[in-house]
Amino acid sequence: MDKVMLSSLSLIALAGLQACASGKKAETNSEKPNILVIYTDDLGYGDLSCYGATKIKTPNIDRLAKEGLRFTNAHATSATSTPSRYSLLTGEYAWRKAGTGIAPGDAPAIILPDRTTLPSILQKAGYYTGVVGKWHLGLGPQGGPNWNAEITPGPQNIGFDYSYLIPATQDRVPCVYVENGQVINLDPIDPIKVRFDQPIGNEPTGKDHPEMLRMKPSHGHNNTIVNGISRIGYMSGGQSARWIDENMADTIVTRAIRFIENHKSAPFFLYYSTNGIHVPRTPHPRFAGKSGLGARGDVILELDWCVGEVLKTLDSLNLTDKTMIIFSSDNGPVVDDGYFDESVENLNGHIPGGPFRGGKYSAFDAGTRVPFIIRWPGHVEEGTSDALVSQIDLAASLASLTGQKVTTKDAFPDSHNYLKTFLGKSQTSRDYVVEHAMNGCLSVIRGNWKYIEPHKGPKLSAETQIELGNDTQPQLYDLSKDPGEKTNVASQNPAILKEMTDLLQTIRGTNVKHEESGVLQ
Ligand code: NG6
Ligand code: CA
Repeated sequence: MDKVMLSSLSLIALAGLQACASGKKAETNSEKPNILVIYTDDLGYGDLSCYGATKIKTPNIDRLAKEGLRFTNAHATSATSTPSRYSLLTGEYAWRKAGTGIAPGDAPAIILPDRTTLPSILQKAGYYTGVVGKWHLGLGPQGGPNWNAEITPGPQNIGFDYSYLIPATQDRVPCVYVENGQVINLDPIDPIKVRFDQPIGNEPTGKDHPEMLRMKPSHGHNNTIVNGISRIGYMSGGQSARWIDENMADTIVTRAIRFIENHKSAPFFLYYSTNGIHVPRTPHPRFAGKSGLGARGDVILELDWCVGEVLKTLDSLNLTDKTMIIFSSDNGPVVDDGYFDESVENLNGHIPGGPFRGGKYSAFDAGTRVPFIIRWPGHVEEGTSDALVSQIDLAASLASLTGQKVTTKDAFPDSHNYLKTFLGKSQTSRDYVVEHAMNGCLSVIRGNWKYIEPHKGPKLSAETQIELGNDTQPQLYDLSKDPGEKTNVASQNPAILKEMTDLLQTIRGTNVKHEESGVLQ
């Protein structure tokens, strides 16, 4: 741990101690719980010991599961980041809206100002709202942001009072943090320029200078080199503002902890969006080599540690019982996502997707069936829930929890109130869950049945080695007998196939444009 980090964590610990010593109780000024969404990146169903992993231990996330409700059948809306995050915040399926595929690092703001969102609703309910970590929903006006001036629109225009962001992903430029619309530590004499469509500036790229790399790309990721790692996209300038990859998890969790500290009597809503465990996997030296599973395992340990620091902070501020934590992932797992980091070689029998087929990007279940844990002591039942749930319903359910009526016709259009299920007071499943693969292919689950619509494309990704679920024939699986989606029973069950096809058609709506390509960059 670096010194800055150590001193900031011990300050936090000290502040906690002082609060206890002076007998001051952190009071919330309402009955409403703080809401903390811990949204991880690319964490798979099988990546946590509380979800059955045996090759890695995640004691802090396991504590959440032990003290809360662990869902076994919960889904992100999409198998990649931008669309899942779009849905989480807007309560609308991303596939209804063009321009919501994986966003480049210079994408304009995707959620437009003044839209009713999960944070804007909570703001109305009296919450102090913040987002810390990965954003990946675009920033700035059409044409993209000017990184050297105030960046607007951004989270501040859609309901967040505070933001501290990785603009896109750790593998995309610009490699800088943006706090409340300003790039941190930017020297005006060294302005930032970013392009994704063509090179800008004259900094070396991974393509032309592989000898300068300390982590080599396996596919893509061969543009501007930052900290010895080549990224997606070109960047020049902003040298003093560039992040240090190995410190990123610490930097972000420190901001999350500060946010909690600063707003301990708010109530607060914090969307803590981790960089872990996305590529490039750059664990801090204190985690590097510790998992025995290569870099991917090491960043799982780092992520677990970060969760532990947050839990300790809540404990020390006496906020544990006043805080609802929702822990999940934006999409399923991938092992080789574009860098040679020895994760493939060191898997050692670990199965990131658990019992499910496919992974990130895929129409098969491992693409969207993710860890999902809710803890709110005294309010959320402890144990496990097998109810079929989706992250799409968090917006409407949290609005309900905080007494907000969402009346606008187009607000949260796909989000339903499943608060009782989320609290464990009911085992009622969602009527159906829609899954959205990267290539735009939609699937629907109802009861035991999963239908994957016919879709062109490779069956196996040559790059990631993930089974993508593409088939020009309709696929139907009985998940009760075949959770691994091995046997397509469409031809044996024509009536069910028709029902599921019709259901998906109804959900999609006839006048809704369906974006075929999920990838912008
Ligand atoms: C892909 C990247 C992948 C990752 C993904 C986004 C290549 C070849 N692959 O295009 O590495 O960045 O986008 O991941 O560039 S996500 O979790 O943010 O959706
Ligand atoms: Ca992701």
